[in-house]
Amino acid sequence: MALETWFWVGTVGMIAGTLLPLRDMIRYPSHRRYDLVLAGITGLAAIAYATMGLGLTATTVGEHTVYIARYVDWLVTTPLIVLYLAMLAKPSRRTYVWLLLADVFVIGAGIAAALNPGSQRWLFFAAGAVGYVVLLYGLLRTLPRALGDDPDPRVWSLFVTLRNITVVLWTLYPVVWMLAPAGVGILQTEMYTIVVVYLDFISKVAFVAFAALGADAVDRLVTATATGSSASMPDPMETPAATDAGDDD
Ligand code: RET
Repeated sequence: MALETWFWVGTVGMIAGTLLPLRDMIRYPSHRRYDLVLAGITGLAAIAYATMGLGLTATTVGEHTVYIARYVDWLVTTPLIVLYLAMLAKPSRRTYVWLLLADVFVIGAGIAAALNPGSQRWLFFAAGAVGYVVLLYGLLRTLPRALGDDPDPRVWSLFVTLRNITVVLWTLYPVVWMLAPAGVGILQTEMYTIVVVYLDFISKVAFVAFAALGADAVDRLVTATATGSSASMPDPMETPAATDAGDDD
């Protein structure tokens, strides 16, 4: 299949992924902020994929082709994924800032590495990898702590599901990048493109789909905020046992 066809497969997948948050935006007006972030993750990726499908932004670096649209997509949408995770954990403003900066730094370093044909590209790659370790620390330690000792079980389980999808899939990106033509060149452009379409699809569409399935958790979060109570306060009408009913089977 031609490279462009894979970009169109990506475009269709990302458009499909955007329908869920758009539907929820109408269904749950109180969550609009959350659904807007989700729609941005897949919606902006759909635009980037269509751009690549049209053959735009392809640049030759050394002997290989770099699609700038892919990196612009990552630069905008990976912070949206981090933002969504943070909006579930509600950390301090400072934490929002450093998490988002770490993310932008990782992708920025990746862009510098991709556009650099010389061996100094590995320095940029290494800098990005360090930034990524900082980001992982934020996702694995800082955000769970921000959720507190006694978080609402639904919010906690949604956070952990989405965070784990993110940590596992994102970690594959630097590995695949190293194998790609921009790295050591074991993967050809075609294979690299296919692998990244799959990775992007799961890390975005699966993320958005699981987030949409967790609409009840977001409901608790916005209700708790609106009433000024903590997200960890149990609903007086529900016992904790009733809260968990049906989750385990
Ligand atoms: C680069 C190279 C520099 C080192 C590291 C990288 C990590 C990239 C990641 C990308 C995630 C992209 C996603 C896209 C979704 O559609 C830039 C390859 C660490 C984590 C989630």
